[in-house]
Amino acid sequence: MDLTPSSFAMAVDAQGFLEPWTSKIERRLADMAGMYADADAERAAIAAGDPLVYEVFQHDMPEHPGELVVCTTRLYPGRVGDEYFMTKGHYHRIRERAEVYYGLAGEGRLVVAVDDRTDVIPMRPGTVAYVAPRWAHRTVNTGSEPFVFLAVYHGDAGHDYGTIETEGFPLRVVERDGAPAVVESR
Ligand code: PAN
Ligand code: ZN
Repeated sequence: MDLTPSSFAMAVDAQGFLEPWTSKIERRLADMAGMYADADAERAAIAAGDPLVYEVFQHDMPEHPGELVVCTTRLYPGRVGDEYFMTKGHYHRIRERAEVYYGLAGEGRLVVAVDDRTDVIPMRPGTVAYVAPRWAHRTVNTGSEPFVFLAVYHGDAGHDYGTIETEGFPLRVVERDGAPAVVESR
């Protein structure tokens, strides 16, 4: 592996389009089936056209701890029942790997959890949020526009989705009387 890669520049705009990107992930509701609390609303939304929930544009790097992956997420506005559109959420496969998020557009929440601790961090354009090593993290779009942010994490961090698929997140962000509210999952 070439451990002396080239230094270079990327460009990102307020809509989160990253140039150059090397991989793109699109997640529709069916790709994250079972994650929303209202199973009937989830099934109905998938049957009614399976909306695009979010896209990630990424500049992949070698899986080496000294490298940094840069990517952007465009999380679309919407709800499943009363629960706002969100990302799947994950731990890093190597737990001791932190991450930085930078808000570019729209508004949302960064929900983090580790052991019996949780936090909900509001994000808007200009917010720099630090995800500490070991914390599971998920973002939620609480606005009416795409919630867009840039993320930077270590090349070898990897993603553990399975633990969240099995255990879920302890908190959910839902609309109550027209405003975001945080509720316990179980
Ligand atoms: C982010 C996330 C991105 C999509 O780049 O991967 O927002 O969320 P999920 O990976 O949970 O589907 C990040 O935290 N990378 O490590
Ligand atoms: Zn991450």
